[in-house]
Amino acid sequence: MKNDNLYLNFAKQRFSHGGERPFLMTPGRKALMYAELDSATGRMQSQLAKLGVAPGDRVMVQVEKSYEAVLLYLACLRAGAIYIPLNTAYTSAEVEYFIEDAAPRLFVCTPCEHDKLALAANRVGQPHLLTLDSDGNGTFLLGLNSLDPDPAVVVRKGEDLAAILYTSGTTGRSKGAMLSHANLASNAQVLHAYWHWRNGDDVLLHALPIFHVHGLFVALHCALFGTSPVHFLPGFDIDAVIDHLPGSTVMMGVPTFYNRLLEAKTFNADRCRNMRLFISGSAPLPAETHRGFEARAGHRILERYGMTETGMIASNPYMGERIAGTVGFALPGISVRIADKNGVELPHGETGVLEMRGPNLFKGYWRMPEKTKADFRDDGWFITGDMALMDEEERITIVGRAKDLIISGGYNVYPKEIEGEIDEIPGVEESAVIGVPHADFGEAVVAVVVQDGSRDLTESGIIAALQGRLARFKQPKRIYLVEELPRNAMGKVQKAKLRKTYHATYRK
Ligand code: MLC
Ligand code: AMP
Repeated sequence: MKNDNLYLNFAKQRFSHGGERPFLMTPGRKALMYAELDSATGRMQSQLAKLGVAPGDRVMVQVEKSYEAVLLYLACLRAGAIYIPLNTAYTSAEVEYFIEDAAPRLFVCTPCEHDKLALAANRVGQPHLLTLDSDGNGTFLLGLNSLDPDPAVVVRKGEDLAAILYTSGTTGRSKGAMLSHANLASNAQVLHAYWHWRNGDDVLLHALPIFHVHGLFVALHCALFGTSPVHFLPGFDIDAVIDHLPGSTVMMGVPTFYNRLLEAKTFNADRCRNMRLFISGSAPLPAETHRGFEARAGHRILERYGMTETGMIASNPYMGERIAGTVGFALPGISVRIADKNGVELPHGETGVLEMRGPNLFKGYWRMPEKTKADFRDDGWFITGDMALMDEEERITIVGRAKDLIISGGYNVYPKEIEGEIDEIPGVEESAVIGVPHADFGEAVVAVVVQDGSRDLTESGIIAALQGRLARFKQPKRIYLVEELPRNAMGKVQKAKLRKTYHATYRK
């Protein structure tokens, strides 16, 4: 029987290109070699089997970036288990929801979070809770060396699930986007070809987190398909990134990375002498960053556009013109249309909602058939919620969002979720959460709050009340206390008006 397990796609590539190269290189650690991958992931696959993880079971992971975290992801693919990475910034209160929703067979966390999570896991009846730290220690790894390094890679059909990635929703509850082996394989192959990946010769500079599509799939899959070495940095440290640029050829980042490089005095064209490609995505890249970067580094950043539910949808061309403020063309094999609110395609030049379909389109939201239905047209097109237009050549520009979403430093924040938490605070009558321009993060989260008069609230008091309830990046960076929120004739809060009132919050 044909085996469409994504792991075999990587393995095939590796075998045909030798494999005596480093895969991951983290400062202070010996490199992890491509030649070690099969046995290291094989042992972890055996460990998963020993723990009772069967094909189709969920494995939830909230750990720091490490070689072992990547190996665990690959081992889950091999084992036919469904990998669910979580942002390390999520609090145990937030994680409890994910455990309850996904019912994983195994949860792997950092050792310092173990006790807090054990309480949360107990409350929702979670069986296994094991640990993994960034240096390659933890209870998940115990006894690994005595396990079989070569178990058979579990047979998967293309449509079988490989991963579930949680993405927040407009209603405030996070939704698990179900991604299949074929979804991930098709997008990786397309990007690898579209960006002219140089098998063996490219060296990827990786400073992104590995719990989102960008760092985990887009970046690592390209490297795995190309058997490329990866400078695998623990996070975005500006000095470390600048130090590693001369030894790299490709970097992928969110716009904040590029804003910060431009702020750094030590960043210059000489540092980029071996680079062939800088890629930006996850949030709009300001045109001035694009132009400033070209002037300083001598490189035109290649901007691309995608989503958790779809992987990458569009990209500026590798060879052709890369235009600031546009996201280029639909990737090969992917169809894009700009539609009105009824799904009727609009002529070129008109703004509407971007809809797409293709082999990368996810299988729906985990255990949420209604939400899945609401985001698809009857003819199978997926409604992204992004407002866009296409020119005569079919080049796409993202002009805004139909969904009430803030993107801060590449992380999505849904106002509804934050408003729900603020409204729970005693003394709060109601709140409205908006994004305002921020030079570093693109947008910053700001809350406008009305008190109910039962007590005296302060900005710092409200921020303190949100600790432990929301991840730090979701917490408002400023709170404005007001008498009332502006509303339209229908009684709806006028967020556009609020955004206008507070847009200069971070103006220099
Ligand atoms: C950190 N902080 C943030 C933040 N990141 N606040 C708002 N927005 C963010 N993105 C806060 C911390 O809580 C902390 O606050 C303070 O800023 C410093 O924390 P830090 O850890 O030192 O921050 P830093 O390392 O500088 O992180 C910034 C960053 C990081 C931009 C490097 O956020 C990042 O790596 N973002 C990438 C996100 C990403 O990969 N997105 C892809 C999604 S996939 P305090 O108050 O506690 O000090 C997707 C699909 C697609 O969207 O198309 O790719
Ligand atoms: P996520 O849910 O984290 O996958 O975020 C996906 C969203 O990020 C998209 O729906 C867009 O709103 C936004 N996004 C990603 N890339 C870009 C880009 N290049 N330009 C504008 N918005 C983008």
